Amino acid sequence: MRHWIPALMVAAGLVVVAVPVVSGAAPGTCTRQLSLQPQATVSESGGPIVFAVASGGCAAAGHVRVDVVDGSARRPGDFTGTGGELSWTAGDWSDRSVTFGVVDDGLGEAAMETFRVQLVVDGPGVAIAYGVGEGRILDDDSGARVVVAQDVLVVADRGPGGPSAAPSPPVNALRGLGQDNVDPRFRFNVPPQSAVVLRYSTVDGTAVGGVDFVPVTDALVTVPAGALGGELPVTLLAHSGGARSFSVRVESLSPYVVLDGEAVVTIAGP
Ligand SMILES: [Ca+2]
Ligand SMILES: [Ca+2]
Repeated sequence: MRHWIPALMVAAGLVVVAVPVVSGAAPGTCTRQLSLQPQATVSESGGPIVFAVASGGCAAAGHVRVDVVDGSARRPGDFTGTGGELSWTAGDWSDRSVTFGVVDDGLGEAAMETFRVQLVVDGPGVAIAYGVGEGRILDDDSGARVVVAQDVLVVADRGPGGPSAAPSPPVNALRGLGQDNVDPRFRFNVPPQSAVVLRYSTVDGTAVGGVDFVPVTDALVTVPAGALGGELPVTLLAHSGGARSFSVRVESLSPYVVLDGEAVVTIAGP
């Protein structure tokens, strides 16, 4: 179970406004805050695409609509799924996920095709902290080799005990939404036939190296043969700065072409 500082996303996760913490309020007297994983990326042969939906703030009863909008990735040719509705009963702190099927069509297409997922409030008890996600499908039929970095939203893990847990968790309780940890990930469209080396660095934003995270310059990650992606390890530092963000930039990788080399890491708080 997870907990984070409620925040309002203004534009594509790049500008955020922090609002006060809602903590410890009884169900029915407060608003459940929901956050959607900002990007989910798979190779066409590596589906499905799964978006995590984190629940925090308080455990009010409520439901939320999940809207899906075709983009360059369209249904039914490229992906499947209708979104629908997610619901919680009072006292339920658990997270949810939304899954979309990916069509492995065997057709050469644009290197990356995308669609949009959005959480929409349609009843009481629920508010959206971060509500827009991008599904990204990497074509694997054209013979090109591409790599993309994936944005991460970092929320604080409430830990066992729900609303009674400490409101300021240790930094090691921070988690990247949709990830096993806070590390942003990269994805290949096709796996390497032999090990390849990737180089990456951090770039300051409203979150600053040395204050919010340990800066990284030209770190190397070796990816084994057969892997469809990996992690770009970054250590977050314990610091209360409200909502803030920085980037992890993939700077070179051969023989892969960097299609999207920037992973924006948004820290929701504290
Ligand atoms: Ca396709
Ligand atoms: Ca294809």
